[in-house]
Amino acid sequence: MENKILYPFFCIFLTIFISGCRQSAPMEAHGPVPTPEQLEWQKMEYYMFVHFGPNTFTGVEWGSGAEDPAVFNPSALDCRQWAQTAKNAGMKGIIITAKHHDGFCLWPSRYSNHSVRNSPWLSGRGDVLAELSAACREYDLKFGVYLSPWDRNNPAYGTSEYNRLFVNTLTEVLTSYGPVFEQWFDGACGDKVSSPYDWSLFNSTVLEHQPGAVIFSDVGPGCRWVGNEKGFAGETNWSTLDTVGFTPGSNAPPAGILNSGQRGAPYWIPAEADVSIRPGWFYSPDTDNAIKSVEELMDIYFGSVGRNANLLLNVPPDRRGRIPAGDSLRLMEFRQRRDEVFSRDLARGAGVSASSVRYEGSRKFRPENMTDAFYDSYWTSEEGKTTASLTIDLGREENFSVLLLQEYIPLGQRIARFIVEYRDPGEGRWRLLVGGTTIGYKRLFRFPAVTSDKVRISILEADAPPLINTIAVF
Ligand code: FUL
Repeated sequence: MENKILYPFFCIFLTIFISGCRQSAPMEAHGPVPTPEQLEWQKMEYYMFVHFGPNTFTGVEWGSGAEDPAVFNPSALDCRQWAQTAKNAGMKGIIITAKHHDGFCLWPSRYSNHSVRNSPWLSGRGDVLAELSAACREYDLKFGVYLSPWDRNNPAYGTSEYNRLFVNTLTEVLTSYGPVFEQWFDGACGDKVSSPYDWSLFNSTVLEHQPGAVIFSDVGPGCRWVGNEKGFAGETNWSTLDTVGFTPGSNAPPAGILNSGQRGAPYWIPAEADVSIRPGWFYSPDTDNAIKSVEELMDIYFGSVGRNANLLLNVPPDRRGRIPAGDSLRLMEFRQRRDEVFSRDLARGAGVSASSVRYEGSRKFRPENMTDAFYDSYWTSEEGKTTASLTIDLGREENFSVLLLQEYIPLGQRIARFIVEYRDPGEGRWRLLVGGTTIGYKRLFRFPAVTSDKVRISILEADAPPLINTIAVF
C-alpha cells in the first residue's frame, strides 16, 4: 500500500533527476581543440618581439656571420627598461632573438665562440638572456626565445653534425633561464646548400625541457606564422591546419593558407602575426623617423588580435641597449587608444535572447553568459542546431562603433558565417552592421558609430552547434 502511494513521487523524482543529469551533460568538443598551453598562449594576445644583436650595431638585417664579436657593445643595456616598457604597453611577454641568422649568441654559449663572451660588453661577462629572463620575472611577463636554425657563422652548419649541435644549443638555452612560454623557430634560410634540419628532433627537445612551451614555426606545432610580416591575419582565420607533408621554410604551406588556416583541418595551430614597429626588425638610426603611427598600430591590432591571431610586435632596442623614447612613447599612445576604445562595454550585463538554447530551462548555457564577465561561461544552441540568432538588449539607446565576439574555443572553432545587425531607432528596422566568416578566440569589428538599443547576431553557418562566450560593444 505504502509503495503504491510513493511510486508516483518516485517517478517524478526520477524524471527530474534524469533531466537534471542531461542538462549538465558536458558539451563535447568539435574537431581539434587547443591544449591548455595553447589556450593560455591565446589569452596573452599581445607581446613583444625583441631583435637585438650585432645587426643592431652594423645596420643590416641579415648579418653574414663574419662580424667581429667586438661590434656588439651596448653602452647602457637595460633589460628592465625593456620589460617595464612592455608591461606599460599592456604586453604579456617578451620573445628575444637569442641567436639570429648570423649565429651570434646573446648568452655565453658553450657551443659557440661567436657570442657575448667574446664581445667587449661587460668585458665578456654579460648574458642578455639572464638579464632579460630576470627582468621578465620581475615585471610578471612571460619569457620566450627565438633561435634561428639557419646559422651563417657556425662551421658545422650544413653538415649532418649541425642538427646535434643545434639541439645542444637549444637545450642549453631551454634549461638555463627558467620557464619559456614560446620557442620561436624561424624558417628563413638564405643559403642553398644545407643538410636538412631535423625538425622533429628540435620539437621534441623543446618539449622535453619546456613542456609548457608553445612552439612557433611556419607549421607549428604550437602556433603558426600568419604568412606575412605586416601583422595581418586573414578575415577568415581558422585555427586549424593540415601540416602533413610540410615543414618550416621553403617547404611550408602557401602564405595564403597560413593566413587563413584551413576549415576542418586536423591540427590546432593558431596564427601569430609578427610585425615590427619600424621598417626593419633590427634598430637602425635610419628608421628613427619611421616608427608606425598609432593609426597603423590600431589597424594592425584589429587585423591580428581582432582576427583570431596573437600579435607579436617587434620593438628593437638601440645601440645603447635601450628601447628608444620615440618607440616607447608610441607604444604608450597605442595603449591609451586601446584603453579608450575598450573602456566601457555597453553590453556588459545586458539581456540576451536566443532563438535556440541547449536544454532550454537550464541556466548553464543561458544567453546572458555572453554578456557576463566570465571566460568559461558560454551560450550554445540546441543539439544539432548550427544556426541561431541572438538579440542583445542594451536597455537604452547607445552609441557604439566597435563590436567584439568570442567563440568558446576550448571546445573547438565552429562558426563559419554570420552577420550582425542593429535596430534602427527611428524606423525600428534591422540594418546590417557587419558580416564575416570566422570568429575564433576573438573577433573585432570597427564601423562608423551607430545609435541603437539592440544588436542582433545571426549565425548562418557553423560546423557544429555554435558556442559564444563573449559579445561586447564599445
Ligand atoms: C624572418 C627573419 O629572416 C627576419 O630577419 C626576422 O627575424 C623575422 C622575424 O623573421 O624570417
